[in-house]
Amino acid sequence: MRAVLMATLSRFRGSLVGAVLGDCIGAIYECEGNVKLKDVLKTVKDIETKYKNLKDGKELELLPFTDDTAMARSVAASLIAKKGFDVKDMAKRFTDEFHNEPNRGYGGSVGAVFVALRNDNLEDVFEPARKQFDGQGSFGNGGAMRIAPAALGCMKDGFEKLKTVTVATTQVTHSHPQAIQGAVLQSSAVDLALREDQSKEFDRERFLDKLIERMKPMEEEELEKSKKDEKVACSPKRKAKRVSDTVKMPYCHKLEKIKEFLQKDVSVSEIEEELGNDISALGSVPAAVYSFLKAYKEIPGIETDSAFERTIIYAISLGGDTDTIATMAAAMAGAYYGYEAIPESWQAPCEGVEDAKKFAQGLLELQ
Ligand code: AR6
Ligand code: MG
Repeated sequence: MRAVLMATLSRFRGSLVGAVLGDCIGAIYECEGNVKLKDVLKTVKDIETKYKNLKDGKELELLPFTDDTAMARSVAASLIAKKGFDVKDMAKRFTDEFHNEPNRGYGGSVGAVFVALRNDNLEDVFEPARKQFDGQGSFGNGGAMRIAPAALGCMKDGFEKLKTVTVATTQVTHSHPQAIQGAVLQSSAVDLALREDQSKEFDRERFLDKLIERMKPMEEEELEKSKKDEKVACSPKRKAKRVSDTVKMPYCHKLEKIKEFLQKDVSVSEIEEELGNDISALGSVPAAVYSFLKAYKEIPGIETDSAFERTIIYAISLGGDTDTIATMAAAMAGAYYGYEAIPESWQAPCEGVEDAKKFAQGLLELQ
């Protein structure tokens, strides 16, 4: 029994510490445009060298976490303090955290939600997010980037509970269906990675099929809704939008695409085009899933035996929203490979690692 518990703790720690590292190291390259793999390799080499030099009394340069970790910490802290899900507490923690440290690199529009939440004193916690973008809601990846702790907290409860918690946690700031679905894809990927049997060869196609199985009903439901909307409002503008909307179930489509990509060599520009690497949920969560799955095997040009390290290096090398893609991919990788797979030298400069370990322990105690 104790061995099982220790193994689970290792995977919980792996996921949360991994997420912190992906964020802190990925943030070095955020929005830099094209990222060169050789530069990322040099960055991690430098981190390792600086760690070695610690023994000579040299100081480590701190790599600060960004909004991804700031918000993930609130998710974890709320689940632990409330011994489960309490949306008002979660919203209050997000709001307080933002006002306490607004310069953590938050998305351009989400700050308005926190200002409204504070002014309205949190009566209807979902209302400010619903009003964003003329009632469309934000489709940013801000819901997905922070959700890993929910997968840990809900591990004993199963997918339906995880989905409910993920959807409501996301809706505090993001009400667009793609932001919500992206968060469900992310929490599902972490949940499935935690449960994957490490002693067997990782069947990555089966992993993707399980994700598709979870995403399909959500996307079908959304499709039905949009068909109904189309019948009600037949303005030419709406019609034009629908005709150009060629991919009807975009997350399932991208997950199928990942299966194809895992079988061949694919260029970064092809990945950018087909999966995305931007700040939208649809344009980043699939890239994170792909990075995690691809790094299970060797990657030409990344000469390390550690699949965890490959995950972070590869995710950052895709460019674009590097901290968020790397944090999401590393949350999956850490959940799969466990804490022992994460090098000490990479942990040392990253802000928030010790707290992440405590949160992992607290979330384990909820099981
Ligand atoms: N219509 C048009 N533009 C949109 C829409 C929409 N419905 N939704 C989002 N945008 P935000 P996040 C654009 O502020 O998702 C940071 O680096 C718009 O330009 O909700 O919490 C984080 O670390 C808006 O300002 O932020 C994340 O990686 C932007 O998307 C990332 O930003 C971000 O949406 C997104 O964080
Ligand atoms: Mg980010």
